[in-house]
Amino acid sequence: MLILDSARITDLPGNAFYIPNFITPEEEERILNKINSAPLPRWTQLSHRRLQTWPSALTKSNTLLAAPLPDWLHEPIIHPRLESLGCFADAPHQAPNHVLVNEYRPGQGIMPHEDGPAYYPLVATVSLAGSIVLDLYEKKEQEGGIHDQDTAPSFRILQEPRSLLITTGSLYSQYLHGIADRLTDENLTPEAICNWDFLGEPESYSATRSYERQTRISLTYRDVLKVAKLGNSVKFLNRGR
Ligand SMILES: O=C(O)CCC(=O)C(=O)O
Repeated sequence: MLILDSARITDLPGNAFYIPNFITPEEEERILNKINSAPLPRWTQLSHRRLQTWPSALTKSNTLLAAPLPDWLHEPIIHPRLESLGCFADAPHQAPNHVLVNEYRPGQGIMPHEDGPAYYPLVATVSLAGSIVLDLYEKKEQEGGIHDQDTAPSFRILQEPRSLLITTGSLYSQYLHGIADRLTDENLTPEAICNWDFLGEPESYSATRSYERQTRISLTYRDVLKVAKLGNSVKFLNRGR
């Protein structure tokens, strides 16, 4: 990942890379239109966010039924941008085959968690519409694996709209990541935000050192390790359309 070296967040253990303005405002708008025009059943409503899963949810045995991603998730993010970074070059399928679209309204978040063994240990996240702080917590062998909500995060990454964040290595395996369910992200300073030097518009936070949350959507690109090709049965299912 030599090409990414200038984007490496050096304050973090493992490998994490942040690239602001990875897509243009026009590309962002086009993708948002696609997400927002998806039929309602495409959304899964969770208690603190809603979610679209492309091309489909994994089976109980963490298997993806082979299907292409829709064009609007493929271009320009996978082709040509992620391809030119080469970040999935060592992944089993050399490209992401699965995307979660998470929508967080102000006040919503996601509990600290790890992404687990279903995926090649690299996540490429493109943020849309709003900024948000991703918190990283060192994994502790806690009883029952339950995360202590009072623990302060070890690291905080500020994700701006249109940015790309790549996390991999020990960040994938040794840390939990989460987003606090709050209305305002505070203490946005060079000392407290580990990717501050990489931000596209750090000045927009400097007056109040805070950010009042707007709806933010993330696209998390991953390579699912186990893929089942349905082959003839899919052809059979499609015959009636
Ligand atoms: O929205 C994000 O940036 C994080 C999403 C996430 O943690 C996940 O999909 O597992």
